[in-house]
Amino acid sequence: YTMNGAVTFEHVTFQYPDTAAAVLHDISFETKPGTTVAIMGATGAGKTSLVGLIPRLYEQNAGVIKIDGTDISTLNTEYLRDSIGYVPQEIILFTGTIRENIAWGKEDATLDEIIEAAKLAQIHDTIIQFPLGYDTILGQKGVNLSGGQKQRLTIARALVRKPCILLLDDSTSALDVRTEASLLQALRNISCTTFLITQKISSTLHADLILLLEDGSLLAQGSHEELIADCALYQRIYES
Ligand code: TTP
Ligand code: MG
Repeated sequence: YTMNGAVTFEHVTFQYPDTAAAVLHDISFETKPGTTVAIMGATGAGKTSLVGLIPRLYEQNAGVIKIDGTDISTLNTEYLRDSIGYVPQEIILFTGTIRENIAWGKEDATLDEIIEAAKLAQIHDTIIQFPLGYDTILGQKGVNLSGGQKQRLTIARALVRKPCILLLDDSTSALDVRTEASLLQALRNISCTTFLITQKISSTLHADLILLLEDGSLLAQGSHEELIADCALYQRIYES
């Protein structure tokens, strides 16, 4: 079966094996398939740790994580990681063509699939402006991309695998508001549940659900309107 991408956390607590204290405490929330979830919180709040639990990069110490109602600890990890696209906080590009960089990890991707992923990631128009297009070489002897272009290229790399769930760890920080909005709309159009770690209010405005983390706890959750009405910290972030 293919995933719909409804993710549920039920009282999830997590601690890294080598640390003394839990970095996530009693986290509960529920997403609907194909929606956008923004995760906000100060540095060290636990945002990267939270999304890492979804493809089971780590196991929680307590609580249950479900996808489409199924406890993920009962799912095959290969299947899970095939269905979940993960764009890590640290961007990794290598010397090689744009095409090779997007297909990294899915070397059998066709050019059509690569172009489709690049269009969704809002980077196709930039790529075709280079004289060599998708055969443009990146790296020291080739073209150097801007921060935002690199981010979109790594998003395209995740999308070429056609994930049902996409985890973007600060991957839109260098994008302008319009490009980011186009990206999020494109992901909605393909019904890809998107977790977007962000520090920008512009990214949370259109999210269906905002999770606000503070020191590993879920301080507040809801829509922008709900958090503006109820959450003093969110109001402060919004006004700053
Ligand atoms: P993160 O989950 O990395 O916090 P963050 O993603 O919200 O922070 P940033 O905005 O800077 O990216 O870390 C939460 C806590 O977990 C923090 O105290 C560091 C700790 N930690 C580890 O002990 N081992 C790890 O591998 C990671 C990623 C974090
Ligand atoms: Mg992080």
